[in-house]
Amino acid sequence: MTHVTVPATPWAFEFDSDAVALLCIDFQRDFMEPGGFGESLGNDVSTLRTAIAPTSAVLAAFRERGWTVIHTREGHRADLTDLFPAKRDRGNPSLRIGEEGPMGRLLVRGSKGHDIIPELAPIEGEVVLDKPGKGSFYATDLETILRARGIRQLVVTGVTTEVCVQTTVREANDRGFESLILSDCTGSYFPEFHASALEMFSAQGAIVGWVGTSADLLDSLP
Ligand code: C5J
Repeated sequence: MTHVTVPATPWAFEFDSDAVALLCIDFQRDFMEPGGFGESLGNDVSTLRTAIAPTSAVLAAFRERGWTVIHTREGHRADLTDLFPAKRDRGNPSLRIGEEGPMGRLLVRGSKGHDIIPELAPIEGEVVLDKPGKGSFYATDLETILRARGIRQLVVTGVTTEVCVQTTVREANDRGFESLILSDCTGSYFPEFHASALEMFSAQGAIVGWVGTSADLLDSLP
């Protein structure tokens, strides 16, 4: 077991290696690549790509040490029985969830768009968690998996900062988990939302969590 202290805002984030998990949230083609769900909503998906290289470095560091890695994917059953009309009908997208796009059916499990991008693809032994909502705890067994492994702290990467990352870290916080959100390993289609979500996490004495960088984390590792 290794004890690690990472410089962070509002103060250092400390964790034990046997009680920490790296969470990689929704690095899916549907959010990160042209032709997916993110683009169907009118977003420039290239804005998220800055998170790939730093996340890849953190992922490699966790893998080298044999520490827990968990990937999540937002998506739905092929028959869409787990898709609320309230989610399906929201906005004015060019294509809706479940409709056929250039990468298969949008946000449907098993389609190419639902896959995690090759740069950050899971490897054997890593948990891959499918979720129908924005939060990673809602309607999933994430809490059970974390508690079964004795995990108390999360290093959080993923997209998008103010949607699935924010929902997940708030859910984690209310369940007693502590999160270090890596600013350069998260991303948004809206730079201002990215910045303000990060500020909200660490404000008021880490009311939701801690914010740090991949460089500070990697420099802190033995
Ligand atoms: C969105 C997500 N933005 N993974 N999902 O709809 O943040």
